[in-house]
Amino acid sequence: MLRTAILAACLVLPALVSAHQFTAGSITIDHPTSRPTPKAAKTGVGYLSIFNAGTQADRLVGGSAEASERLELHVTEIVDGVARMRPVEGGVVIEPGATIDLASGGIHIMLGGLKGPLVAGESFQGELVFEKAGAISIEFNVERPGVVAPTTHEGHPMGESQ
Ligand SMILES: [Cu+2]
Repeated sequence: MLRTAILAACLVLPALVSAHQFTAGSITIDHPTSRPTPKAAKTGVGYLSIFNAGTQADRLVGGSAEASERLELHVTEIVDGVARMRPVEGGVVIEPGATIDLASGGIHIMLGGLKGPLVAGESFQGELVFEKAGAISIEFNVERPGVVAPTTHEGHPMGESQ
């Protein structure tokens, strides 16, 4: 029942917005974004959500991005009142029917060894690798914090685009 509801919601989304989604097998990656960086910055971030429409769990194990030398999976933890990041051990499991948000403050993507500054409005190619779904090509949009994506904009009138 729950999974049906999630699936239905997911099928409706692409009709409402210009889809920024990437699907392979049971895995759909929604709205990969990154943040603008200062000129000398060596690291960037990646935020996105992953939906597993299958009947088996899958696992995000890594990936790459054309803007950086490395793509790492990090988790932010509060240790003695201080936020620290560490690499995620063993990848990120996505249970059947589940959606996982890689976002600020939790599990997120870290781009290590940036090849140049990331500029708002630009985009770059990347790839996420899953145990079962394999490699999925994606595109990160570089957006300033606070930009509300159409897919998550609550109260957006459904008939607005017509
Ligand atoms: Cu990090």
